[in-house]
Amino acid sequence: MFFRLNMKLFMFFLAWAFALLASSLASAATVEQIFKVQNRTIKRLCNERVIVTVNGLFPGPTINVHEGDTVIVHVFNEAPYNITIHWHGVFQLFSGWADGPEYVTQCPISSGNNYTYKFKVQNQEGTLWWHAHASVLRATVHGAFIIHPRSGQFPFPKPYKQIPIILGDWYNAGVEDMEKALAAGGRPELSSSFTINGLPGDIFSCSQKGQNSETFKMKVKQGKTYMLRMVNAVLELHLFVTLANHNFTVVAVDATYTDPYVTDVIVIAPGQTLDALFTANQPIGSYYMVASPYKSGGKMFDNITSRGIVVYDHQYAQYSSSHLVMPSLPSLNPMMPFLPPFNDTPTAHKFYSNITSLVGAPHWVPVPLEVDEHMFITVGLNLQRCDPATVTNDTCKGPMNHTLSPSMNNESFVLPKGRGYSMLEAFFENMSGVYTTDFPSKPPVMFDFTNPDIRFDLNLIFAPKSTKVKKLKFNSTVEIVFQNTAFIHTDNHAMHLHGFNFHVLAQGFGNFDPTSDEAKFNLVNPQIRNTIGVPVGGWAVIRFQANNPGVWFVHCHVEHHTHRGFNMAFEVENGPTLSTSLTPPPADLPKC
Ligand SMILES: *[C@@H]1O[C@H](CO)[C@@H](O)[C@H](O)[C@H]1NC(C)=O
Ligand SMILES: *[C@@H]1O[C@H](CO)[C@@H](O)[C@H](O)[C@H]1NC(C)=O
Ligand SMILES: *[C@@H]1O[C@H](CO)[C@@H](O)[C@H](O)[C@H]1NC(C)=O
Ligand SMILES: *[C@@H]1O[C@H](CO)[C@@H](O)[C@H](O)[C@H]1NC(C)=O
Ligand SMILES: *[C@@H]1O[C@H](CO)[C@@H](O)[C@H](O)[C@H]1NC(C)=O
Ligand SMILES: *[C@@H]1O[C@H](CO)[C@@H](O)[C@H](O)[C@H]1NC(C)=O
Ligand SMILES: *[C@@H]1O[C@H](CO)[C@@H](O)[C@H](O)[C@H]1NC(C)=O
Ligand SMILES: *[C@@H]1O[C@H](CO)[C@@H](O)[C@H](O)[C@H]1NC(C)=O
Ligand SMILES: *[C@@H]1O[C@H](CO)[C@@H](O)[C@H](O)[C@H]1NC(C)=O
Ligand SMILES: *[C@@H]1O[C@H](CO)[C@@H](O)[C@H](O)[C@H]1NC(C)=O
Ligand SMILES: *[C@@H]1O[C@H](CO)[C@@H](O)[C@H](O)[C@H]1NC(C)=O
Ligand SMILES: [Cu+2]
Repeated sequence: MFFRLNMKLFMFFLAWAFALLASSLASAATVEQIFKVQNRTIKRLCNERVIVTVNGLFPGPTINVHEGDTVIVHVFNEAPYNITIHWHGVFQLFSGWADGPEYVTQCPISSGNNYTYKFKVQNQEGTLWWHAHASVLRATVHGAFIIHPRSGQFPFPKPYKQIPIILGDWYNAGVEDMEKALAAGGRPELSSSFTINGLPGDIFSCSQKGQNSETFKMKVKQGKTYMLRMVNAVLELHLFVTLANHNFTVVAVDATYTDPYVTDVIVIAPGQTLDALFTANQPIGSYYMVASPYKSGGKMFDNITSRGIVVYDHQYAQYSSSHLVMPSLPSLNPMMPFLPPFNDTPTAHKFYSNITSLVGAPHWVPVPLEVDEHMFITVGLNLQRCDPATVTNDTCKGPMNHTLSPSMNNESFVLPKGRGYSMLEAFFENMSGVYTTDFPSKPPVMFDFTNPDIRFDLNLIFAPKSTKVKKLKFNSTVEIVFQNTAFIHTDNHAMHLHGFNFHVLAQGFGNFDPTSDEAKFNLVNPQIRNTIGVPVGGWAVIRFQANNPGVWFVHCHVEHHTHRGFNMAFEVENGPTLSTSLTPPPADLPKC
């Protein structure tokens, strides 16, 4: 008895001493910022436009934190629209109130009001991002969210410099026009250009060579290695990224370390992030970095490219030579890289499927081997029926004179707008009438999912509207087969899970076949992500542990798809203790 007490006391002091030591080594800080959401007039491609920005910046400010830090962001909405901010990829452990999707975890911050997002960044490091999660405002309201390692060490030699590369797009049509287009059952205007850190590049008539003010430029020193912290903030498209005469080494995706992967082309889905190294090992000169679209299905797409320039600083030439020709102004004749064709699915698939996670890297987690919930979810485009008498209705101008209405397991999700509370409030208060918990774990009917003959099968194509979630026990392990369907047209859908990372066990084309495809599961070093591009006309299998109570949105990150119902949500129950339960809502949580 006496011994046990002493032992306990001893353990207590040991724990206390360790805590003291740890805090003196690297004390977790509080990073506090102010986000003023406001109108700002910006000119690109000869068009002056009022856009919504954070602190007047496009793209918005980069947030830099260290793993373990507490983040406090005071958001003041000075714009004329409802807004929320989502911290894309941040786990929000027990802090679901700060996740951000409108009507899911909070009611929006209406014009003139404010809300403070407060959360701790734990068990993850790398490049993530933040963006508006209300209407289409994320088009201009987004920025990088960088979690630096607390130890200061990467699992690779420290690069000379780290540069955020935010890939976005510029719409000559305004945000309001985009909303109207979406409300009318279509998709937003095609974007007028992609942008690299807000700049379209020099291929447009309004931003030609010479007037380089609209071109992103990066000065490098020969021999040095740079880390690009890349974010695909584009609304609709996957991108190929290439750099003339240079290879990239991918070292992380979605803020999880990967085995170093050498490639001459990066492929990045909407919503995804990626860290890539490149070494300035080429002759002094300048080289284009190009973002071009990857579009696997459908007809209309933004057939444009955007480019920035990597310029070698000739003052730092390392390789002298007697016949060295002094380079003329290097930016005058940059070299152009190759561009994969827009529909180059083999290149995209090779990249997306070859990446593996770096076993044992900081915050790496092994694949959970016991599965509690098996789900099979069809994902794709569907229709909402319009009465022939109302084809003049603006919303009936989608395919076949109906309304585009994508679905998951034939349920097309409707945000519970107008029901008075967000889903997370309903969860916390145990309140009915906001959503139901009957999201199906398998498709209601079986059919030949990827057979092109079903494209306009009117017996199958109409998906009902609902607000359904799947309820999960705390800490249960969930496996999902995402199966694309061929309705309307096949596409690569970028499925994003809030609140968790997941392991990607396998991906393939056609219909998932449990017998042969389960044999292909990588249970050793699969990539770990928060957003997966499900191969066009194919499937992907993911697994995650539901260790975070709350309501977690799952959706396609293609903007007009999520806007029209390409969503579902998980309701994860509280754990057995107070410390494994969702905290009460903050006092300033916006009301509907
Ligand atoms: C912001 O811009 C929109 C669109 O141009 C305009 O309707 C609105 O009046 C502006 N609001 C403020 C506060 O400047
Ligand atoms: C934030 O909004 C609250 C009302 O929700 C208001 O009382 C407060 O003054 C606002 N804070 C600032 C600094 O504007
Ligand atoms: C890029 O990598 C490939 C394959 O590893 C290699 O063949 C090629 O020479 C590399 N190119 C450059 C410019 O380093
Ligand atoms: C895309 O644009 C390029 C150059 O403007 C053109 O050559 C190509 O045919 C276009 N592709 C499609 C599919 O529209
Ligand atoms: C890489 O991709 C190619 C083409 O898709 C595939 O044949 C190969 O098996 C992949 N390798 C790995 C290690 O995933
Ligand atoms: C147009 O259709 C939508 C959905 O199908 C419906 O909610 C709306 O009431 C219709 N509007 C008119 C004017 O018929
Ligand atoms: C759609 O409606 C228009 C008339 O508004 C008609 O001309 C057209 O044939 C219809 N298309 C389909 C596929 O039903
Ligand atoms: C939640 O509400 C349901 C029915 O409204 C009730 O059966 C259940 O006991 C409630 N749970 C809690 C934890 O209050
Ligand atoms: C979806 O549900 C609707 C309405 O119940 C039904 O007509 C349709 O056949 C279903 N489609 C699929 C693919 O399950
Ligand atoms: C969740 O389950 C794992 C085993 O699958 C276990 O190691 C972990 O401690 C559990 N977490 C909590 C908070 O219960
Ligand atoms: C803004 O949010 C409020 C709820 O806070 C909602 O009633 C209103 O309809 C929203 N406005 C728009 C334009 O969505
Ligand atoms: Cu999609």
